[in-house]
Amino acid sequence: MYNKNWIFFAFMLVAVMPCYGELLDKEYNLSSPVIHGSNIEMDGLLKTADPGKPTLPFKQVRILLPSGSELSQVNIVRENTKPLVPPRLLEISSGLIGVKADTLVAPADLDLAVPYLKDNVDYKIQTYKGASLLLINVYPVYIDQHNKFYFSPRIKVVLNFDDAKFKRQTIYARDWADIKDFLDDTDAITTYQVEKNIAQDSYDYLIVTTNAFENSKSLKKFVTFLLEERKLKTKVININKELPRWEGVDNAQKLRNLIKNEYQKYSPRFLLLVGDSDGANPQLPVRKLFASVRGYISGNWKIYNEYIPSDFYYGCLDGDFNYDGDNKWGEPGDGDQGKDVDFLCELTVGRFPVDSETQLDTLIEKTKTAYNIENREKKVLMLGELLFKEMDLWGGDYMDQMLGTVDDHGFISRGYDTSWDVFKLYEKEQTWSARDAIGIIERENPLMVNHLGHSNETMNMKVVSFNYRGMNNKLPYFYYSQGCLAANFTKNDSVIEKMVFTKGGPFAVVANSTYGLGPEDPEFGNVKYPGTSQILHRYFMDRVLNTQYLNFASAHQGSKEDILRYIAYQEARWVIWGANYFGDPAIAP
Ligand SMILES: [Ca+2]
Ligand SMILES: [Ca+2]
Ligand SMILES: [Ca+2]
Ligand SMILES: [Ca+2]
Repeated sequence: MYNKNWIFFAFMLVAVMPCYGELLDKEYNLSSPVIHGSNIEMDGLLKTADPGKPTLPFKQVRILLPSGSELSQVNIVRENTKPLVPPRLLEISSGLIGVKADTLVAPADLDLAVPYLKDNVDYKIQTYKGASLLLINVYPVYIDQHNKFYFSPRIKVVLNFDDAKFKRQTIYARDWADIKDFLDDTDAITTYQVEKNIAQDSYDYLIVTTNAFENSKSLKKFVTFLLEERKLKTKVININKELPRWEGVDNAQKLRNLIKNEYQKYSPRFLLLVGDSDGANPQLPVRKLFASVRGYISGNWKIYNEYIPSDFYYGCLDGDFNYDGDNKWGEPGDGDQGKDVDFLCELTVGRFPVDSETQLDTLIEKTKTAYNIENREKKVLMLGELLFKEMDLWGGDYMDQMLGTVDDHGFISRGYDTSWDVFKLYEKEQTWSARDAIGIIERENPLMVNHLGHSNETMNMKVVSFNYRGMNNKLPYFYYSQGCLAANFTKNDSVIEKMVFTKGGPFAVVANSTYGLGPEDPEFGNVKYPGTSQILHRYFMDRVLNTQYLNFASAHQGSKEDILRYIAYQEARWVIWGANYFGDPAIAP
């Protein structure tokens, strides 16, 4: 029977994707591994971190998928595979956060029931600002079940598509730079419709708030400021009025649907949540995302299952976040049709975690001064505390990784260079108090403060929240803390919320709403796992001081795109949920 639809379809395929058809074949040539002590290393490749398994090199390849394509099969083909002589002793991983001193094992003593990394096809499909992307891990070195090692110098990723699902996707030319930045392979761009013009009624900056602030004078002033000083067109939505119209199993899902609709119609780039999410009945709904890791607390290792307050949910707008409908949002199978959830955010998100007009006004005034940052003196305060005495672990050693160029864990980060004045308070060198830290901040007015030390909801930077009334620094700073729980905004109020909405202190912050994953490593510089929060922090510093200079919120978002390389490990999921940004997401020089 003559099928008109089918003919049309075949034509579209030929017209739009002549060079792809149903098969896409990507070839990777890899330089030989080098034995370095008890490690097998390859230039520019990361190391696997499966607990109890040898650490082997891997690369996450990021490929633009043809427009509207649906993958039906993914194969990895090894070519020219040859035996590899392993080191006499091999380093065994203790996970992405160190569990104990990494052990060394002779290859013959490895206990592998099945080949390790030989046949793995580990991939995720993601959608980013309208483009479909494939993230796939390539493992050039594997071990068979007889503990023999092999290296494949050429690896092919072969993709099969279901051509019956083909449809044309549109992306904005404006977004292509971000999408391209993320990818290794952009050949399929020719299959997309790249739209130069954004709709006339579009705007830049969505503010979501409540009855409490919709008509606030401060917020109105801020909207004018954004337009006049930054040429950012803003829209304010009051959820008390708008949310009831939206569908969703709870208010957080209703809010995400509302935001998604705004994004699809008006293409904003920034989202600011104005309002706090305290307690059981928050002004602004909050999504808690689930993750589970093994962590070290009070001398013991145990499994932590956490429901982590995360504004990430409102920025990543593709697909489902709880496919199985249980009470755990953000599990690996919680995206559409049981795939993983969206990790590539369409919107750059910030929050003003405020309860009152006074708090809002204070934070807005600090924000305005932050728009003059290119004229600030380049000063940074580094704060490091004793982490674990029994492990001889010091925060300062890790903060030093934010200085200069550091090559560690398969990536090179460029931290503060010599044009910065660096002030340090390291407990390894001297005991220090909150008063000492605040003293330096008030005297020197640093632009940046970086911190690693023990924290909780009421204590961070050794500042205790019940007697904290603000700081007297003339110029506010940007603050990054890896400490535990200090930015749990579901509390009324966490210590870092207080720092943000009282006078002085920071104008914006990245900090954790849950436990930070610390460097529970016995010998710094000698073992392999510095803590996942440290990895995220290094990625952030590399961006915020280089490619996204002083674009704090987008560098924060970018650091989460970087750490996606480790998404096979629960720890990466945890820190992506847990690190939240308080402040205006559009602050830039
Ligand atoms: Ca997305
Ligand atoms: Ca779930
Ligand atoms: Ca709060
Ligand atoms: Ca509050």
